[in-house]
Amino acid sequence: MDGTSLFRNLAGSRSEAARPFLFWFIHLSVFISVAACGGSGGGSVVPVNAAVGVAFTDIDRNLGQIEGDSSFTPAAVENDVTEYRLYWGQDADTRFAGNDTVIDTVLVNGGTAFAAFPADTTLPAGASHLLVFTANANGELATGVSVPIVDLVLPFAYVANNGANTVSVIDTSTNTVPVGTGPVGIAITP
Ligand SMILES: [Ca+2]
Repeated sequence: MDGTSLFRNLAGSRSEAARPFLFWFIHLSVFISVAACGGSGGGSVVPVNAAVGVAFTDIDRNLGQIEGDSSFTPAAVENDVTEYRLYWGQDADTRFAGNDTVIDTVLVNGGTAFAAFPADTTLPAGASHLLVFTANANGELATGVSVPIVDLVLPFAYVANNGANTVSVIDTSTNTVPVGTGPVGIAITP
């Protein structure tokens, strides 16, 4: 006889002798159910779902430095997620061994934007991705989501103006150079 059948039989019993046993059976069942759900702790496992995605675009023109916003798309189901954590990654799956501390944290329902990387933020050598992991009080889901860090590099060109005793600084990202009327000629330096 399984538990359900036993319960049905006991509930249907009119035997006075069976009632004390029925009382304890019901309370035992409630206790087991609460225990199976992890009691009042809200579960004993890490989140089931990862974030859907993470995005980042570097706007710092210098090699080895980044600047810009990073945002994420929340997990499809967040009922076991309390926060999203941003890390450096040494590949698409692995936290950067040289610096595996959390860069920033966003609580569930706290928006989808991490704190912006300020100008001239040093990109750790060997860090190639940004990773996001879902977490709760029991830890982080082992699998996160990532975005490659594309280090924007837009150098300036420095042009010597011999006769004027000056140097022109050319913004190669805009390709404009302030000059007088009718400039001619072209010069390239390494
Ligand atoms: Ca850059």
